[in-house]
Amino acid sequence: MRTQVAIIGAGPAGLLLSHLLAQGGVDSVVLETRSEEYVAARIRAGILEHSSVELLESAGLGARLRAEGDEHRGIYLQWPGERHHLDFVNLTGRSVWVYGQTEVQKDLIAARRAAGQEIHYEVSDVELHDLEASPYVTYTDSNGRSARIDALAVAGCDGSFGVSRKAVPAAETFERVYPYSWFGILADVAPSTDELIYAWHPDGFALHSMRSATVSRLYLQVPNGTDPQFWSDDQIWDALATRLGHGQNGWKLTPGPITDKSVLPMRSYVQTPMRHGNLFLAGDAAHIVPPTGAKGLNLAIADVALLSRALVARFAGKDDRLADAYSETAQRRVWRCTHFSWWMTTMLHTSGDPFDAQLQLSQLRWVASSEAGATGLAENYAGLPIFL
Ligand code: RFL
Ligand code: PHB
Repeated sequence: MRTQVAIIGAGPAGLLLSHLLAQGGVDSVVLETRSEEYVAARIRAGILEHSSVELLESAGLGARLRAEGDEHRGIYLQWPGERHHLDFVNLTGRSVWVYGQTEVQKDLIAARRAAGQEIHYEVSDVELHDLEASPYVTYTDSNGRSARIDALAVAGCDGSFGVSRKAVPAAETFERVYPYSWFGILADVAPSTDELIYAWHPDGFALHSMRSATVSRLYLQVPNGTDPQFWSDDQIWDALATRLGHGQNGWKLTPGPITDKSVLPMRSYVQTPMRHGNLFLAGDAAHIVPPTGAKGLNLAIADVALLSRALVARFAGKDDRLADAYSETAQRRVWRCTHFSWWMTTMLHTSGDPFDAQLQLSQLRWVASSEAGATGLAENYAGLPIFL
């Protein structure tokens, strides 16, 4: 098999890249270890920032998002006794959209299928070869047969556990592991809030998010290593009610049937450079952010917006300048989002240290009461332009 770009991974980064490349006249083949059903059903991020929505829309992927997604003007920040709304539209002119990654993934799969994109699911033994000269990828297909793809470039979009990240020799890595995790639930109940609530509480952080008018998504800070089965549904709702301020100023949290429980560890990780010869990394393959800033999916989208432009210029326009600048250009945004996600995380999660708690509350009061503080958060949350 021969193609211009071999894309490893059919998550949002890989599928959106194949879509944007096709629109620029560059062909690709996508390899994915999981099944299509598994990839389409994974529950992950929920927030699209302004520029991600613009990009999806300009790529012809915005119809269902606009019809079924929910535009939010901002978020609530709260701590015991106080809840403040930050209005991103007033502060920065930009909104965010609640539209689950699961839905983005389904839209991408549908669009790529309609375009006849070659996607090989349930492959194994993926290996990358000769990346500095004539790249090729070998793998075992879903029928157990050995296969090979020769390409002009390889795009590593295979997430944090893939093979691409490890194929960059002498990469520099930066990492921060946090001493807590997120316990996430999905519940068949109308959200108790119109916009997301990020809550600081002495028992730990809590977040009230949502997926639709009838499905809520909520999170609790828990110690690392927590087994979700040790929490009964009643314990989960009680902890959420306490941390989210049920009963304060008449606000009520309505519980409902829990349909999914999972624990998500928190990590910041950046690997640089995002390129080795003809291999280019994008999305979680190159960086991980803790979910507090809602940046993981948006960063993956921003990476492939840059990478598709660079590869189209390289293969359709015979111009290497954008490809040569890719890693450095992408890293500017990666580090901005890495800082913002770390800042939101450390401002909102309790560490057990009373000094930290006072600093966090002081910071929260400042962000909620100062236009400069609120604008800083809003600019980062609602998102910077894709091409910084
Ligand atoms: P993905 O979505 O992980 O997709 C990578 C794809 O590559 C496949 N793969 C391989 N394919 C071929 N060969 C190999 N050797 C392969 N190894 C792996 C995988 O099966 C997968 O399909 O990365 P991508 O496209 O870069 O997209 C990034 C986003 O998915 C990610 O940043 C966010 O989902 C992060 N994230 C969350 N972000 C939030 O903002 N809020 C959340 O609530 C949130 N929840 C999550 C998350 C990430 C999670 N992961 C990765 C463990 C929950 C989870 C469980
Ligand atoms: C989600 O809805 O899953 C979500 C929303 C905001 C975050 C993280 C996750 O910061």
